[in-house]
Amino acid sequence: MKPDFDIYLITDRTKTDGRDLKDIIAEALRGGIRGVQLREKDLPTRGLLSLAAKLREITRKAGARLLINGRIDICLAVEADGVHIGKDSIPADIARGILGSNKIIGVSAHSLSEALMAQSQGADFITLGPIYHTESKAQYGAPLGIDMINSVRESIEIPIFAIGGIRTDNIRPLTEAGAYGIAMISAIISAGDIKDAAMEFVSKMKSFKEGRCPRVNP
Ligand code: 3NM
Repeated sequence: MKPDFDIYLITDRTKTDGRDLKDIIAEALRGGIRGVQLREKDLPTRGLLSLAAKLREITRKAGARLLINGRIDICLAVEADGVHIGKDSIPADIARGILGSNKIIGVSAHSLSEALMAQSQGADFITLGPIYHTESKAQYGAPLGIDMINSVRESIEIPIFAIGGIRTDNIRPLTEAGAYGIAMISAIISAGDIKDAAMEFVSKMKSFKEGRCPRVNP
């Protein structure tokens, strides 16, 4: 199922400046975010389950999607909308086999070959990155740059979410290169005013998408 959100907010409770993650997500939802990925890989299962249940409650009330990083069991337990698959997760085709067609599956890709693999394994969308420099550079590798979006876009049908160093002032080139959406942690999670930051992303995304040429706007 094609994602019905184009801004994908990823959690990181270590980047909230001491603020409660649930409050941050609630504020982001008030600012118009409609896609959230719970990504707290180091949380023990019960803590993760409890956080997922709380985020499910607030995302459902806001009419927003909730995807769980890597954990099919947690996704099913809290009735989340889907999972996000990274390199260490269960492969996307196996996740699809377990979850069926009604759940959304996102996959992290860092190259054309990973993007093609994700599509062939039944992913609904990919995140592609890191496009720009991100603080977690060591973990994700050197920035791929905008041109990578163009070339991957020519080879796959499923939507691409640009990730890595995404800020409100670099949305335009991403949408122009053919990104369907954007994904971020720090530009919203670490913002001073979460709701304002979310609103700025939402309004810029909307205006850039409306203005972009039909060739890259299927
Ligand atoms: N995945 P920020 S980059 C979670 O390239 C994640 O797959 C990446 O954080 C990838 O928005 C990244 O703060 C971190 O740059 C994104």
